[in-house]
Amino acid sequence: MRTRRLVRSLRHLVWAAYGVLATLVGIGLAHAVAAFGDPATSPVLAVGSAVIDRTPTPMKEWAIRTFGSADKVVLVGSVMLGVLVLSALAGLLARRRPWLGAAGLLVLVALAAGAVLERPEVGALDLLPSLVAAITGPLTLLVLARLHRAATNPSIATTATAPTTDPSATDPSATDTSTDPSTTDTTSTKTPTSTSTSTSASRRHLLLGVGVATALAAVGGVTGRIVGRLRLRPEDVTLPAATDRAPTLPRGLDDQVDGITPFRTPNGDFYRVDTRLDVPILSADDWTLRIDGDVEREVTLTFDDLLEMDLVERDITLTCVSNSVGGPYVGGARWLGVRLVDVLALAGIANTKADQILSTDVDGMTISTPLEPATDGRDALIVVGMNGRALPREHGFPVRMVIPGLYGFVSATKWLRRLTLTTYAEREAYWTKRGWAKDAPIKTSARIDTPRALAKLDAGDVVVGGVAWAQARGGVTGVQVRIDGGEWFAAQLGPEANDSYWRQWFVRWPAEPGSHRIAVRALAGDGSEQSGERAEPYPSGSSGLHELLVTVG
Ligand SMILES: Nc1nc2c(c(=O)[nH]1)N[C@H]1C(S)=C(S)[C@@H](COP(=O)(O)O)O[C@H]1N2
Ligand SMILES: [Mo]
Repeated sequence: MRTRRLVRSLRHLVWAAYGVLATLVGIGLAHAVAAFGDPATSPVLAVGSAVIDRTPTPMKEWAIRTFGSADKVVLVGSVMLGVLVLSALAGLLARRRPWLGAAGLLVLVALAAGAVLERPEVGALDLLPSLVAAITGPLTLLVLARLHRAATNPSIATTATAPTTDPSATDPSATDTSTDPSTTDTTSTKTPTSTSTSTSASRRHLLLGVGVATALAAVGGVTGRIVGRLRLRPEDVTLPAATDRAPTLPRGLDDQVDGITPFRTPNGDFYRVDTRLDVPILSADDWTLRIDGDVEREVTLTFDDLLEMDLVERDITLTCVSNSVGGPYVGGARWLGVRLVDVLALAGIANTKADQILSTDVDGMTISTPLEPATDGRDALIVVGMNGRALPREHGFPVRMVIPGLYGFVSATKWLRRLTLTTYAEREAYWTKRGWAKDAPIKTSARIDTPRALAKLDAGDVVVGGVAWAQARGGVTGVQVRIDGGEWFAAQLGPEANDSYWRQWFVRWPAEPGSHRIAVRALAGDGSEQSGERAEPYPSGSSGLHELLVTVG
């Protein structure tokens, strides 16, 4: 009979749900425990990070292109989905053999623990969240299985055997058709009344069990979040004023050109690119920076040591190598920090044979910076402040690096913990291992912010505007616009802050009806011009002209 089959598969679904619920309890409680120590030891985050590390570069590129900054959400979502599907299978196993189901969940936790152990510098305590998951997940499944059996199989509640004509009754676990909470009570009339009271008590126990488990999972997850937020507050940090201040930022074209990128990017709007799933929760109090490797003496600095050094303030435009032509991964901010050369001088690098500075973040993630450009006199900074405040956690609190003219992946280490003077022959950083360029100067680029691609415009004067950058190449000294592949003509430039900062530009274009192509290019102060040659971000940054189509009606 079809309905019977349907009822049967519904019954299976309940067991699958037990598996999922058990896993959520384990994950939720583990997440909460992890939040008190190192949040990255949470099994979900550890597995997510391990998956990110193993994702081939082209696929990562594709994810960033397709999902933008939501790439992590999509990734964690897929990992979670996979885990929940496996948990559902464990739940189904538990229908006949609860222990087997519990063992299935244990295998999942073991995998997560493996991912935690893969992290650099692991301590025994890092396994605590996994241990919590290993105990609470399988235990929840066993308890739910027991309660389910008691609630659906009266013979467990009393010794009486329910008379039944159901042919599947030879299978002991199949007798649960009658009172399974997910199905209608079709055969209970056949159950002797003597057992029905204890059955309904057991049913209540089952419901209670499910309720408690759901609450545990939810409370665990929420606690994790709340504890994480309370532990560290960058807003509690007061930064001293710079001894070497940046000149007042000139008024940009923000008010003059509708839709143009603001001259300074507010912290909340600043692009974020990193390999992290979560934001590391660091405290400035116990933060230290170690400078080691091929130096005269190893040095360890505290946050206060850093603040006591000469602080400089600079407007610098940061750019991500993953930014495609016309893309959003670029931002301009006012950074406060100590000169990298001053910090290196404390350790002594006059006689070093190093050709790279290998920086390590709180999790052991590494970024390598070629020593030469980092120490050639440009404003390479160990940064503590962004736009007048402590660094936001997303952008590296308490300390990060920023170096003008080099893409972020070879210069802008967030959550910085260590600088090691070494050679490329000896050590390879995260992205170097993945084939990205070692020396990666930012390519001169111009972007059209307004009008948007495929916009429908009224004929007449149209303002075309955007930003251009040419860090460490003398800054932007000219921007040119071309309509329908015609002659290049000069755009009007916004003010210049310094040659490490981007510049806004605009032109007034007398637009005639029809569809038109607008292209832009930038000229740099060192006499070079933007390359029109198309290149993808991998391995050393995109190039090519930003050109878009609009319709004038
Ligand atoms: N620790 C750490 N630092 C990092 C990264 C990272 O993944 N981990 N990503 C780098 C990259 S690729 C860029 S472009 C910049 C981006 O900095 P933002 O997120 O503050 O804009 O940070 C760099 N610093
Ligand atoms: Mo980047």
